[in-house]
Amino acid sequence: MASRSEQHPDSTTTTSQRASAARQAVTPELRRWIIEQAQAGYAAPVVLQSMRVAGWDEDVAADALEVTLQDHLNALAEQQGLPAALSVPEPQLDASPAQVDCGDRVVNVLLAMAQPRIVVFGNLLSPEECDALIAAAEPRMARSLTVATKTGGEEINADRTSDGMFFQRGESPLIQRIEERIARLLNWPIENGEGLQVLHYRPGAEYKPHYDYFDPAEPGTATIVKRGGQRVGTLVMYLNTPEKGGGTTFPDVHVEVGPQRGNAVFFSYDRPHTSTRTLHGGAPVIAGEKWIATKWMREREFK
Ligand code: PD2
Ligand code: ZN
Repeated sequence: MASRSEQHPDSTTTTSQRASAARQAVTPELRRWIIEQAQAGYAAPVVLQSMRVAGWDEDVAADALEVTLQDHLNALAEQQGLPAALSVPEPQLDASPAQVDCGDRVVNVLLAMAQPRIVVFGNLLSPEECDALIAAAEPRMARSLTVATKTGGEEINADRTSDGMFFQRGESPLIQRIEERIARLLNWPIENGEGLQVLHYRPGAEYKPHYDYFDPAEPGTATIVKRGGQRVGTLVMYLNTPEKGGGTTFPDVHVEVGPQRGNAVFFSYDRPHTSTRTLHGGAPVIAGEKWIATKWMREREFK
């Protein structure tokens, strides 16, 4: 791909004209030009550089780019009958940091993928926190239920052969501390999180590939999303390291995350649609056992 986009019309102007361009409102002509550059395959930083060369103030140009391209993508999505895009949790990874300071703990960034949005974190939980979560969950485990989008209730799901339980949000100082850390890590309000779920897989147990959002075509979904809106993100935290198997798989993109105690995989989905490519599953545990804690994040406060 070329490293310089087509000249913006303003690139032939003088210095004083450029200064005034920086104060200029974003015109339909500029919007059209931005979309043409994107359609020609120029990446956003390349287009931004062309605009800076043409005298645009960097912040004004960056805003114009973001708004124009987002509006354009939303219009295309609407034309194709896709649900509207939602805001999603997102870690602050500008300048590609290897670590995120969450206040009480520095978390490592092991992998960041754009589409689907997947981020793998290291050192999110200490070994003691993992053990304490398992110990608190163990006496409360029962065969896992999943949300039944047909009815809006809960049901035993043959695709999920694990045992599980839910903690209440903030139910203990340990849960509260972990939830505050997650909220800072993902820039998402603590109130929008569902209660933490702990799952236990024995050898042979798995969670077949599925989406975590609620399918808008299912009759129970309207009832489910009355409380907090759609799910928009998932954080799966590994509480132990299984002997063999038990990875989290993303079949659409041939990615598998190895479960390692204290690490976590985050993924977000900005619309309840397969185009997010967030199909994922828990691969069968081959030897040993697997413990995870999952935090699902909703659009709004989950009361
Ligand atoms: O156990 C997993 O790796 C897994 C896989 C898919 C967990 C979930 N989904 C989940 O909790 O939603
Ligand atoms: Zn899932």
